[in-house]
Amino acid sequence: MTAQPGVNLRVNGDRLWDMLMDMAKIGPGIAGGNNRQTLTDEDAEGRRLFQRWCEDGRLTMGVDTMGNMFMTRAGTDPDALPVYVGSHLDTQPTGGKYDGVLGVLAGLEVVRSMNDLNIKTKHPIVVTNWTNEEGARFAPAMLFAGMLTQEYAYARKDMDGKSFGDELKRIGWLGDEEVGARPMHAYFEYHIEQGPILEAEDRQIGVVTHCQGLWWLEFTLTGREAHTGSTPMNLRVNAGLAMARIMEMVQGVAMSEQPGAVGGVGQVKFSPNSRNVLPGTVVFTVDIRTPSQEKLDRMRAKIEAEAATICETLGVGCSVEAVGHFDPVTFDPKLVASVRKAAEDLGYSHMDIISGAGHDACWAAKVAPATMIMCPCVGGLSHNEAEEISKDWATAGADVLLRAVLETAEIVG
Ligand code: HGY
Ligand code: MN
Ligand code: MN
Repeated sequence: MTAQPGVNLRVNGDRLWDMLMDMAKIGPGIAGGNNRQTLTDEDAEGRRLFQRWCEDGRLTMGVDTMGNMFMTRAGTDPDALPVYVGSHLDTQPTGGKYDGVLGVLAGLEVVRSMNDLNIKTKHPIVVTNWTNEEGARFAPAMLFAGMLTQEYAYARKDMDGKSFGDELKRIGWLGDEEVGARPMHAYFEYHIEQGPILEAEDRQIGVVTHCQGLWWLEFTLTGREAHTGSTPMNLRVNAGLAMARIMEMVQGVAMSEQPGAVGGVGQVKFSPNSRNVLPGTVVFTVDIRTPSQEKLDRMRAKIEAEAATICETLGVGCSVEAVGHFDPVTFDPKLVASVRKAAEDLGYSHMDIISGAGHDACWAAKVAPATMIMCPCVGGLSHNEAEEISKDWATAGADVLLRAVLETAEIVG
């Protein structure tokens, strides 16, 4: 059976859902979600399952020196650049079953549906799993992109002092391809919204036009370790107090830049982290984001200046390193239009949306035309084991992905 564009172009939603549930069994969390952090044994197991499914679908694998996986379905024109479609299989420590995973497995489902429908395309299709999208274990997030030196990336350490490079070798996923050596015709990423808008507006599809920019500012505050009982208040050099005041200040800066700005802290490390010792060192990362370049730069400047003043007042040492950044992203208008048209042709409700979370597509957009598709998630919840979507939502977005990818890859015959 050959496909007639627009007639029977839909994925097999049951097969996609079964793949999601099978992948979710690898690196289970403790509350129904997943803990499949990058470069762990669980990540390696998930990669092997993905590889097996792809090879069953007659895809050929390439892996680069950051462990990024590229699963290729040949096109009819060997000189045509591939259309890439993917996301990430790594999860947060208390992550959900769908963040990233949906985009990788829906990309595979697109290819499996093309196989079922005996569709040929001019451009090859490459389904991709990007390493370390989350940045939970090794900062920064989305380390795959080749935007940093490999030496820097390999030297990044997790909280237990293990390095990215050693862990990549240990799990057996150090490839031989050069990072960033694959030119792309286009890049699509399908992802859960991770926010409340689509569900609240009762829309099945998010047509993602932009992604907000972000800074991750890692502060290292230096106080003086001292007894929490016998040290008088006026003799304390309290790095913990300085951190608390900085966190409060970050909240104020983000609120002063409404609408459309966020700021907060997700990770803190006290040393020696003993309940009756004032911390000698406090390390924490401030995460600020907004779609406005002007606001993003202003927020960073304000936070760094006010943090220095807070620390000076308390006699606490203060250093800051930007460990993650990308400017606000505008996705490719032509690809955005193909997503919107696919949703319309399929009769799915849709709306334009700006991505609140960062994605691999934000880096791909620097080197190729890129865009995203989103589906709702229950209560807008993500980066939480209770993250949930419906099979219908998952399938609708994958149908849109199939049509947008085929329009871009050009059906032949
Ligand atoms: O931080 C992010 O937005 C992404 O989930 N890594
Ligand atoms: Mn993600
Ligand atoms: Mn995430």
